[in-house]
Amino acid sequence: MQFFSNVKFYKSFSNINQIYEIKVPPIPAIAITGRSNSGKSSLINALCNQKNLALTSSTPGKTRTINYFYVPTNKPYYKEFFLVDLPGYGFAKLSKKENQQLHYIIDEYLANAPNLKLILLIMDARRELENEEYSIINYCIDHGKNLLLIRSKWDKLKQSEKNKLLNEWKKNPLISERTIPVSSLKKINIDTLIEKILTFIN
Ligand SMILES: Nc1nc2c(ncn2[C@@H]2O[C@H](COP(=O)(O)OP(=O)(O)OP(=O)(O)O)[C@@H](O)[C@H]2O)c(=O)[nH]1
Ligand SMILES: [Mg+2]
Repeated sequence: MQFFSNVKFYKSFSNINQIYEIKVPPIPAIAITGRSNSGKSSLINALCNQKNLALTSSTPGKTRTINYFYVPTNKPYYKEFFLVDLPGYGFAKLSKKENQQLHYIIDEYLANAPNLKLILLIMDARRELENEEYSIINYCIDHGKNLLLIRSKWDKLKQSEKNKLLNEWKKNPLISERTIPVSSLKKINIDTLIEKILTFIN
């Protein structure tokens, strides 16, 4: 399995109520969350082998809505499901109030989204984790939500930096068993991530 094929944009939602109102089909959803500019939309494009399926930008704060992408069944590999691009949090140019609103949308989605099978938390591998990341990780572990920690932009690191991180992760099984370093640009570990996602859908 190389990538998810024939994926199409489904709908955008401003909040979780709209998802319930329009009665989205009850198929599994895989949510992608993370800081603004961490590479969420690029990852969706890489997973689906498309250039502009999810809008990417060098200007952070591009994705402000909950964007559903429909992945049709690909027999015998997987059944249909949704990939969900969540708004990026922590964009400095948004006001405190706007950032709080985004956190509210994201938290509510992670807590109450229908058929949510897996959460992918995307974090630039070059950045230290901040409070927002720890709070999502703790929330997921405390509430038994399936979580993968995706360290993005792996192509940007020197080998010595990669080794350092790999060694750090090994010290904490809660982190290491969930972590996958990826590069959407250089297609590093995209196939590994796809195989992993499928174990939560099938
Ligand atoms: N080198 C490199 N750059 C990447 C990679 N993934 C994303 N980027 C770049 O990082 C920037 C942000 O990527 P996006 O995919 O738009 O990030 P996002 O998380 O969707 O951002 P928001 O929608 O603002 O929350 C873009 O300039 C991408 O080209 C990667 O694997 N390697
Ligand atoms: Mg985006």
